[in-house]
Amino acid sequence: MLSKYIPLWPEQASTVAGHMDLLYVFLVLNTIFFTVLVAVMVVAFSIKFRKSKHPVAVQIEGSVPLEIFWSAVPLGIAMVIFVWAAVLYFHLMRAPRESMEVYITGKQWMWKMQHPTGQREINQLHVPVNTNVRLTMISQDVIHSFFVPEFRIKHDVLPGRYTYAWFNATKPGTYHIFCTEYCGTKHSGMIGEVIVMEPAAYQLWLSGSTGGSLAQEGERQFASLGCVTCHSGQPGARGPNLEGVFGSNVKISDGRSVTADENYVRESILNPQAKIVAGYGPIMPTFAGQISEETLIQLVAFVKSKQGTGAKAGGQATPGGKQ
Ligand SMILES: [Cu+2]
Repeated sequence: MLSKYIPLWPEQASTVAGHMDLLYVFLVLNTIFFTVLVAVMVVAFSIKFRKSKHPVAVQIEGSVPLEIFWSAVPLGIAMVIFVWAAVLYFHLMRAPRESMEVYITGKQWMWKMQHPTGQREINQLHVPVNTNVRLTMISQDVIHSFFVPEFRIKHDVLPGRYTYAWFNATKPGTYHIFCTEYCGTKHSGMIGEVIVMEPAAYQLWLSGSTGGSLAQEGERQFASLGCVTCHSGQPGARGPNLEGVFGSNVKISDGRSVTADENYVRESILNPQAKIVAGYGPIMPTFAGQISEETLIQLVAFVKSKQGTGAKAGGQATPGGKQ
């Protein structure tokens, strides 16, 4: 709304955009206020205390009330900025529990999107309006960064580790995706668009695709890579049963316990010796270099689909949070 009158900002098209802009305006107004205040005082005091009127300087030995005043006021303002920004940051970092999932792989120089329902896109992301969308992102080469100005979200996309972002688009339309981490020759061409659709149009788009879901694709990979031989779920199997693992606490052989989230599953596939489940031997071979990030996402989605009720990693939601 603000950008309609002051065209300094891109359109506000997500639930957090207004909050981000308000904080930004507060910072800018603060800066303007103090810049003007100091400038005016420099000029005014130069005139008021000019040498022709005050040939002999008067020594001032300090003032405790004044010092307290100019320490406490900036501290107060800084704390307001800190608390406000921290609340907003936590809101941005934690996706609501009820979120639609999308997996994004960044590579030189494109964005590959995978939907749990099986659709795949390149440099395009179709989502329904007024829906929480949680992005699980990874790079298959260098560091990229996923940025949609109209949504006011930006997050680094790293090789070797999943990172997350989320948004809730408030207006149907097409919004620009930028890569905002210089990633090589065609960095500036690493762009795309988020297409926000009305629910009916989105359903139509969904129904236009064929093939199985992401988890089904993962299950196919699980069988063809031979994982199922050891992770059969049968008593006495050589690998742990994956049923209900996702989102749970896993006891590992060195006595620690870890939460089985996306990054844990990915690590266990690529570097199985890193965290061996207690009671099992270090017999699993690594799959590093053999399967792509997209296949890894499918396998993660498959393991995730076998989770028990309730637990859902990354869903440390902020119900009723700052909206
Ligand atoms: Cu990039």
